Amino acid sequence: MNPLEELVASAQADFIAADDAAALENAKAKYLGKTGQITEQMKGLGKLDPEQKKIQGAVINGAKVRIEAALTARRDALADIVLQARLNAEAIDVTLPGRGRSMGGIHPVMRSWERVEEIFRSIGFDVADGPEIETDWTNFTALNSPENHPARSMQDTFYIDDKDATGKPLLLRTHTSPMQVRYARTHTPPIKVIAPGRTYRVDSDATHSPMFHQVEGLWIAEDISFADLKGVYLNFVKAFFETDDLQVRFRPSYFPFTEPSAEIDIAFGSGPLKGKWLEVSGAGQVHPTVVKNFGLDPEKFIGFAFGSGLERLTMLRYGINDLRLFYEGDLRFLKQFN
Ligand code: 2U9
Repeated sequence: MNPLEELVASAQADFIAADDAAALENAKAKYLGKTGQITEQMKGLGKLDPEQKKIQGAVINGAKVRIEAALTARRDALADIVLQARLNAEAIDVTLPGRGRSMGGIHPVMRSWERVEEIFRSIGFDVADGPEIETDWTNFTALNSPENHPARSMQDTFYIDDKDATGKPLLLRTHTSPMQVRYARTHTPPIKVIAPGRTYRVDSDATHSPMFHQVEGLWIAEDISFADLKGVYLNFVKAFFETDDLQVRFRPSYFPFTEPSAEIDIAFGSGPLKGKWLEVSGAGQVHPTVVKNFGLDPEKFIGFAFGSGLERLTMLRYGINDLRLFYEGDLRFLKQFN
């Protein structure tokens, strides 16, 4: 084999041995680069006489063409390998079954929330919604909560760094009552409203969570009495628990925002909780000071209010015994309600 044939054979072997684009470019430089062997041979032509130059030039050029052809063939082959690897990696098995879209569900506490709204709307109550970050005045002062009341302490309430216009720290509402203060100050009686929502207290054990849900009701008019509150509440619990076979009792209690105040208990006439008095709500006649804070004359208007924990109502409705189940996100628990 003459030296040029050997050069072509050597280039072809080097190109085949190159297993990626970078190695191939290195191999190309060895033959066709500025100081590559074919280039050097071309440079050598200058020393030959014209006749020799023509013959030798054609031979070298023939070798160059074959080396370039081998280079192009290898480039194409490597590109094919890369493409094939990518196609394999991105292959889609069209025979696999579709993934489907799993259905979400409504949390049991939200079910109660929706249910309570539906029941109260059906007897003419409006539903109010408002901020979870509240001012000290709306959450406590307007509701006749004394300055030294333990509910206002750092141990019982989450305060945040921001302050209101009077310089008092803002807080996470401890009940939904401030929403009703806002509502009563912007509507004219008769007022019938419920305020369901998230509330926050520094409290955490088997029966208390730092975030929980309340629903409170407020009814203000000129000619209503405790009997109306009792009637509305009895109607509510019968509709909520889907039974007429229950009793309601009111026990005297104390809240700063109501006077007189009561705890409301219910007792089912049948079922696993039959005959047991269960505390479900607090209630009372809205304190005259609170009515005054609505901008209303307490001599003319009388108000009744009640408040329940939505978790408590949900636990009684479904027979759930641990509050923490509501917040753990365990699908085995949650799926039972959907
Ligand atoms: C206004 C005035 C008065 C709402 C009321 C209760 C009694 C009560 C608790 C039940 C369980 C809160 O979730 S709980 O811990 N609530 O006992 N709530 S009277 O009274 C109001 C509300 C708004 C303007």
